[in-house]
Amino acid sequence: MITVATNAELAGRFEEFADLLEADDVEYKPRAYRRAAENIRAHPVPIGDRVADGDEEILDEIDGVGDAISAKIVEYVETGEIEELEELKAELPIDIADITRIEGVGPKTAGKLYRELGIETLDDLEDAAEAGEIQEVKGFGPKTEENIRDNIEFAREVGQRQLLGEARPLADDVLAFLESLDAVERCEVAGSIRRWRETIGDVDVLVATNENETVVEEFVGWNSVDSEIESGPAKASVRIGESRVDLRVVVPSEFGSALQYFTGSKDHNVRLRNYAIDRGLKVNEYGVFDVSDLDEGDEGQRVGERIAGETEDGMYNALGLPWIPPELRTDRGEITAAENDVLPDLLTHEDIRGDLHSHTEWSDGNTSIEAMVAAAEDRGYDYFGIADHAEGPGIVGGMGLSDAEILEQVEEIRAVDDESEITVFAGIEANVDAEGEIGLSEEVIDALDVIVASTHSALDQDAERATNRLITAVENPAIDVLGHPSGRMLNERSGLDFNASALGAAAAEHGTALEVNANPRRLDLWGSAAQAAIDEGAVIAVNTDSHRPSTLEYMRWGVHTARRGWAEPEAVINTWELAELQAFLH
Ligand code: DGT
Ligand code: CA
Ligand code: CA
Ligand code: ZN
Repeated sequence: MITVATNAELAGRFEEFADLLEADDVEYKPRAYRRAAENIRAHPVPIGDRVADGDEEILDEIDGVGDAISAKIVEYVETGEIEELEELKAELPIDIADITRIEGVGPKTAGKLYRELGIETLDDLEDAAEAGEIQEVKGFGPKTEENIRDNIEFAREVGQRQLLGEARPLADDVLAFLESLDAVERCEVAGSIRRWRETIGDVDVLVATNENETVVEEFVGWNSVDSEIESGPAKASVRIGESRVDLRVVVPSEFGSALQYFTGSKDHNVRLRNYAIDRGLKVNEYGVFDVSDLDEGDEGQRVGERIAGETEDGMYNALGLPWIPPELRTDRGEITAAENDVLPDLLTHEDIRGDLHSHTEWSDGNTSIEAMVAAAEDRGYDYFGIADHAEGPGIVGGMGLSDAEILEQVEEIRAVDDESEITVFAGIEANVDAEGEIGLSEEVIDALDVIVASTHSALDQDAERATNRLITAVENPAIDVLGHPSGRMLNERSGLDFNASALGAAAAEHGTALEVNANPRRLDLWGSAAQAAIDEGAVIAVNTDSHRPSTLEYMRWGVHTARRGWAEPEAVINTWELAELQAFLH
């Protein structure tokens, strides 16, 4: 059985290809492959499915995919391999994705380390760094070697985890499949994916049924499953694409307790269990049990009087608590808040009225101002901000806008705004330099409605410098939104370390919003940092940072990340009505 490659998988092949070519010192081609990969990844239609169905014309509409790349996509869909890539892999047997996960080690460096020291794997790299061999290679020094040693553990950990933005759509497919089965009474995702954690170890799904074996059988036999890892009467683990999916099957009367248990987090569950014990109750995956009258020696999982377990709501209620949204189940005070009935009234997707950070072909976006605004209109937004890159530190030469170009673009944005049903903000994404300054003229600042300022350089500062730098930025009255504050790229670089409480306090004092960047590779701020900032009175802007119309959908990841930060709608400026927002931006 051939399973069709997902867009993420296809993109991954071309990224690997690009990395290996670059390691081989080939010019130009890597850039083309990377561009193709990016467009494939972002494409709204499952390209592999279409090609497998014989619709190769779909390939014509993907930017950056010409005949040569199209042929490789078809080859991959048909055979599961790209021969040229396989040959290259034989020539350069480097675990390139693993090795380049180390900050500061790009494909070129990986190629050099292979040629000089025969390094193929993370283990080889670690051994060489420990033995002091790397600093002996020309062009490397003790600092690079130290950096590699410091980052290797991080690289190992992240290697195992998938992005939420890749795993969740798969989980949605799994749920849709399970819901279609007659034997399934209820199903739900559990684990980190239900908590909307930004990276996912494996996808957990839970089914309620009285026909467990039938469900397991049908699941394992689903044509999207690539391989079975293990299966038993009430559970199965399979591989689908790059994900591992764990199915657990329970009887309907235990669905609520199992869902509570398998949603985790482990820390939340431990705290909840102790909370229950203090009240003479026992919580486990089979229910809530009153064990106050138990005789000594009564042991087992289902002893005592069962007082809850069919629904998850009932589980929490049996402990005297309101239901706790999964995003909050991280043991950061949610059980105490529930006990005191002060759980936040969390932001929802429906609360969002607009998006304040997007790009167009004026910088590195793929389309026009009009097309982006039209997409925002389609989503029913009230307002929308264009914020292309200004030139400055960390921005590739020629890609960012000069002051003169910004003024020219403002005029065009005004013209589009005049024609549009929604309010279009003229914005810019300025660059926060190493000291926290942005280099825009007064004239430009006055002409713009919204200034997002982000770090794109000097991301290796220590926490103290980074905190001061970001505080300097939020103190700047010109800046409305601090964009993706840490600059992290999930699975790629850790970004700035900073004190989120101190930053939040400064942002609150100076009326600057902090961004929850909804791009699934960023999710920056993340839950704990957003929570710390909001606690200090800071407000948040949930923005997609879209570079094309289709990724306005990223708002979904941003909303759930803000929920992990305990954000209520009032704390999120892009839930506000236009007039209120304009007053804030002014
Ligand atoms: P992941 O898969 O690494 O992204 O994270 P989770 O949270 O999905 O973890 P996973 O898949 O190992 O287990 C799913 C849930 O099951 C977890 O969130 C809580 C629960 N669980 C698993 N093992 C234990 C355990 O030993 N103790 C407790 N209290 N809960 C557990
Ligand atoms: Ca999991
Ligand atoms: Ca699991
Ligand atoms: Zn941006």
